[in-house]
Amino acid sequence: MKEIIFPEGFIWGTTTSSYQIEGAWNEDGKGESLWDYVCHNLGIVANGDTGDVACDHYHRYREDVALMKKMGLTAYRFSMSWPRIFPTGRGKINPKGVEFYDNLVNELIKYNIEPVVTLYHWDLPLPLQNIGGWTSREVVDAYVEYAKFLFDHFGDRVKKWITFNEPQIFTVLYYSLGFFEEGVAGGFQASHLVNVAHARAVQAYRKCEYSDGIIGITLNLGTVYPKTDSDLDKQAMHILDSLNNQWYLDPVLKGFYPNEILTALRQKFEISFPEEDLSLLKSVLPLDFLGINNYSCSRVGVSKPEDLSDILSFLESHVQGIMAGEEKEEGRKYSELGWEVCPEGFYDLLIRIDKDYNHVLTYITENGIACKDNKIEDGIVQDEDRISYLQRYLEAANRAIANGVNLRGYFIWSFMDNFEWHHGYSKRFGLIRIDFETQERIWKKSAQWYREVINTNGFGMET
Ligand code: GCO
Repeated sequence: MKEIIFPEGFIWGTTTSSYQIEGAWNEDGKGESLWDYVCHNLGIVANGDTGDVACDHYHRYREDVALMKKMGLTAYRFSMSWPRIFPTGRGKINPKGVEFYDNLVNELIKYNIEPVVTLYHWDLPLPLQNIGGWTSREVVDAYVEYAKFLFDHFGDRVKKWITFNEPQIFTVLYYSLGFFEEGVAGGFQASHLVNVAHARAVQAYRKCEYSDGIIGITLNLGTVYPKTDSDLDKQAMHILDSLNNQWYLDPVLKGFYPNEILTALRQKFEISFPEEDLSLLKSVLPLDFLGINNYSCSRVGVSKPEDLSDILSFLESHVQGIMAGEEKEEGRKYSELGWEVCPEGFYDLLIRIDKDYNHVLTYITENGIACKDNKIEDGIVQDEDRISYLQRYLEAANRAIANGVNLRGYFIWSFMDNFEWHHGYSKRFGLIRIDFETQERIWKKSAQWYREVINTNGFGMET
């Protein structure tokens, strides 16, 4: 048995997001969001599921916070729903929406659970999508107004802020998948405007009355490995790494974009990255912290040099491969979503970020696994596979810390089962099981295990 012990003061949390848990999609003056629209109109979600009710957290937040307390969480990361606060995206505030988040924040604080707030976890107010979404600078302005309101109103109690969750997904990925007509060029342009919005929000936070907290951004990141040792596969690895990781890390931590991708974009599209925007990105450095979401790693290979001659087509075919379900390799383990269990990739990622980005302060803002969760004994879900995953990832994080990585906290995705985007309710990530018929909350073995981890600041692991 190996004892894995974390540094004193390490933060132990869980994460959720507004659309995935709140429900109450049209109650108390909330406006429509992009995801309300997607679920109700696009027909792309498994079983026709929607977030209309989700975990009904909007009405059950007290019960949920009480469970968090029982679990011993020292922090809870959640997102605020922009259209609950500004129903049309800007202008008139919805007091009922503000009251909900006041109550939630106060309830957390009452139990000594630190609220960590994400400003944007993909539920854009629909009227803002209709004027161009993240390809429009008007939307950036609206976001900054929304951000300022949150800082002024909640800043006395919220001391950790995350401007955006996983920009890659709602920009380049959504656009490559054809969610919006602008296509992949629109996706890259949007990713830049999101960085501009992020930088302006950081500026606003530092000027607000309660600027004694910290502000960062959460990126989805993952180590890319070449499928074989061939030069071609290594080249593919390098390109995919720039597209998936560096394109998002560099602008928010260094204030510029990787050149090779900029050049490829400019050869193909009219796309603009004005100098003044780049100065703005630089002006907010160093960023207070980086939030890392990591679940898996990728393995990439191509069969002929031409497959790499156009890196944007390469990206599109890679995205399609992911959506079709990547091929599984003999001898590796995969989650219910088909994602490889890859703790070494997690370790390599943490070391690499620390080295390439100046020992930046990091939090793991999401890590977890979708499991079948179909064995219930004595009223407890027997999810040993989740515990084993979490142990292996936490062991990797612990080793990274021992090797000098500036990692100070860990948040499991997710506190409870919830609406898993286009998989609807068919995939379960929670530590707490939700019976979506009755809204009953049921403990999983992993939740009991996590409570022990928090209690002892570590765990024992079979070697
Ligand atoms: C994410 C998403 C979460 C997902 C989770 C599992 O940030 O990727 O924010 O909303 O539900 O990652 O796929």
